[in-house]
Amino acid sequence: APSIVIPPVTGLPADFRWGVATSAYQIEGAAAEDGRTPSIWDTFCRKPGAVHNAEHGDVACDHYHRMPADVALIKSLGVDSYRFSVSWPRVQPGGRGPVNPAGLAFYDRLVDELLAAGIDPWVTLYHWDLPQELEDAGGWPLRDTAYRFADYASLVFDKLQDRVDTFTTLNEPWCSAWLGYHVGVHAPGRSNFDDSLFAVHHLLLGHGLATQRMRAASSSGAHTFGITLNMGTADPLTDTVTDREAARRADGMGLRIYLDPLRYGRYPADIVDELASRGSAFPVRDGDLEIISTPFEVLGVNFYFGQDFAGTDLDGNTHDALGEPVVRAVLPDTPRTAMDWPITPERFTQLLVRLHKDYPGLPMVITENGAAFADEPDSSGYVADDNRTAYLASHIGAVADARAQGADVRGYFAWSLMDNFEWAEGYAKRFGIVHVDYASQERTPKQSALWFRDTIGRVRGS
Ligand code: GBH
Repeated sequence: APSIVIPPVTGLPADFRWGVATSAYQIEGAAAEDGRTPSIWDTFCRKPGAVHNAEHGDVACDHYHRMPADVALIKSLGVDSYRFSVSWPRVQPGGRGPVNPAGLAFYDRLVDELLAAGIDPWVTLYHWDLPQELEDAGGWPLRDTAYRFADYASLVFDKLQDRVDTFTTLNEPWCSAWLGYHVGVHAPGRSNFDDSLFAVHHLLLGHGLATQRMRAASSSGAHTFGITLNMGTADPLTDTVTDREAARRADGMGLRIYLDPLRYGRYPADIVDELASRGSAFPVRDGDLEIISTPFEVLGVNFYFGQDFAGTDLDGNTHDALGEPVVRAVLPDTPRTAMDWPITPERFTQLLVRLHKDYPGLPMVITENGAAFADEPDSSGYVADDNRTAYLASHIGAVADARAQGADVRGYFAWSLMDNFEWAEGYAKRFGIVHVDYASQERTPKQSALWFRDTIGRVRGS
């Protein structure tokens, strides 16, 4: 029994969509089977010091071999939908050329298994696993990668469109571009500011090209297309002009450089001007912004926490060694998760209401929300995770609060179905609502999973 009191979720409609989410590299394993070639994450994991304990996704949750049992597990949670991603190097080895039938067959079976279980499949086409050959050719900073992505997307769409309604193109292009090509803490581990700007533009172009290709190929004309962005909030730490400018810049580089072109067909002028003053620019060609702003039906929102920003460093300087204005993230002073991320549900409401106001007319679904905690399984593998249950409850409540203020949020996917390969953090950080024993591959629903299942049942009125 929970040792803390979790108030019941109220204010969500009976037809609200409930789901759980995963991604290919984080759960599948079978890294070299049935013709799959390496992705940038297979390579990055071998780079000394890149990933905690030099861990990798060779086996992960062995989902590739345990898929039917995992679908039964998903069904037992009572969700409507399952969000998974397709591994590009599995279905199109090397990232170009013909489809690999053996690789694509896995997703074919997964979709059939989900439909037989009454679960709606939500496909993410790209969750960070770029084929290594395309990175060797230049990666996302290279314009050609956008066209390769559109080709790949249409191969997957052709095979699954008869049974899958919802296709989202990219998961969190900010992470691919910024963490992968500028900060270097994600694959491919490059550190070049201009490369990251080029990656942003080519990711967005790939999204637009893929959306256009899929929509043109849709035999029903009724598919749902979308993109998932990671977003937080960027409040000024204090009400000084310096801090307000820092928050504006953080919001511009984190949120507006994605949503403004997607929705309005233009990059934000303040950011474009500041980039120009340091000699940088997005590599826009004629017609690109029309492609990028091609209409789509759903915005996937991944939220973990909100932040404050200061325009001074800890010594009070307003500019760094390169002469750039300081943009310093300050974590709100609240309890933290095992990732050391602050727990900020009220900022989730703030974000969703702001998205509704600044980008109106765009239905939203929460495609990821969740938390890692230092779980302690009992001898049977059960985890009494009050902390995760409370996190989910407060954030689902935040969604209900945002809806009450007008935000058009249609569903919520918990991250994640099960513990998995948490990128640079390896297996040490556990986001699952189902515990995974990596020695035996045994899955055990945690308290949070049982609470989630019961909450879904109550909201549905069943
Ligand atoms: C998601 O990334 C991923 O889609 C998913 O695969 C992953 O397992 C999950 O979250 C948990 O990490 O401190 O400057 O990085 C979320 C990545 C984390 C990016 C929070 C933005 C805040 C700004 N996000 N981060 S920063």
